[in-house]
Amino acid sequence: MKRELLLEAYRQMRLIREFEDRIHINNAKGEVPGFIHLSAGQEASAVGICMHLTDDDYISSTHRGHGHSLAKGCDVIAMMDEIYAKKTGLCGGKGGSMHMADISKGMIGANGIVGGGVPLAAGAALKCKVLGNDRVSVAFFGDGALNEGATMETMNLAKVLNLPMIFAMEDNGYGEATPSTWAIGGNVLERAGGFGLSTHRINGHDFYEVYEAFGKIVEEVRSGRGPAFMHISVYRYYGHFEGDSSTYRPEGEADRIRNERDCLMLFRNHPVTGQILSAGELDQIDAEIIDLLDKAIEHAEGAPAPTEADLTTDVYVTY
Ligand SMILES: Cc1ncc(C[n+]2csc(CCOP(=O)(O)OP(=O)(O)O)c2C)c(N)n1
Ligand SMILES: [Mg+2]
Repeated sequence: MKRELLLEAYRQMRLIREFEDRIHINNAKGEVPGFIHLSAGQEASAVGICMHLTDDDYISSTHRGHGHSLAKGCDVIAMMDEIYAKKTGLCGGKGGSMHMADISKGMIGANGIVGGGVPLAAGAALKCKVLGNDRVSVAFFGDGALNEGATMETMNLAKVLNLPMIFAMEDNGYGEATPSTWAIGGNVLERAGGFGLSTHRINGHDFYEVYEAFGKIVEEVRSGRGPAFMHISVYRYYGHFEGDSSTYRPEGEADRIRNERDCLMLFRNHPVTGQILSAGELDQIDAEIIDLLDKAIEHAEGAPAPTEADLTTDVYVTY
């Protein structure tokens, strides 16, 4: 990886972390409307994948979609405005945290329906196939969503139609309060393999591992070799939703994983990073991101709310 790419990877991961941390703090102060799910801890998965995608490739996301949206290039200020339910938000302030979308960036939607984004991504993949281009579609979904019928139906359909699609399952250990080790019957990769997908197990704490593995996978999928499935191990630092007391997690688990496997820490300490980038350069990025988030929060706080007349716009879309 070139220096510029490494700096960009760190910048993206750091941006997502700061974005999530700020929302966590401001939500606790009662300043953030709506229902919030944060993905802090899972950054390397979103960034390691999206760095291989262009605006013409598609992703669908989940209720925990801030990181995916930022990694796919959605505007930071507009996203914060959206979360604050402002007219200047990415979706006019009508979607909020769980319904972030920007078609111009190939981000076809976060989704409050668990598993709902998976068939959506298959539709986008079908478009790529029909048009005969080399674009791909990635469905990000969780360990809980793996057990949804829609997800399994889509795995079958993706194989039957030979879609240019990647199933990126982010196993963060829990679906709400239920451990994924309890809820998933059998072996995940064998299940996906049974549908005929190529299968890959990936340590999602390690940016380099995600980036390298997905680079090979996406090349195969672009060349028409059919759909792929990734089981990506990650961990969410905050609760399932903001306000969750996380009593279902063993005490100290989140702190332990943060200390041992944090993706930003691993990136900074990696021998490759150490050889190519200096700590000072990364500190400089940290400072820039803090400034950017100061601006985003200030903008969101000062932005106007949607008006009554806005209620009747965006109801129907003409395709
Ligand atoms: C179809 C459906 N069933 C149940 C819910 C309630 N629900 C919201 S998030 C969630 C857990 C999802 O777990 P996972 O897919 O692992 O994603 P994570 O929250 O861990 O990112 C559930 C059950 C829902 N939103 N939609
Ligand atoms: Mg989960």
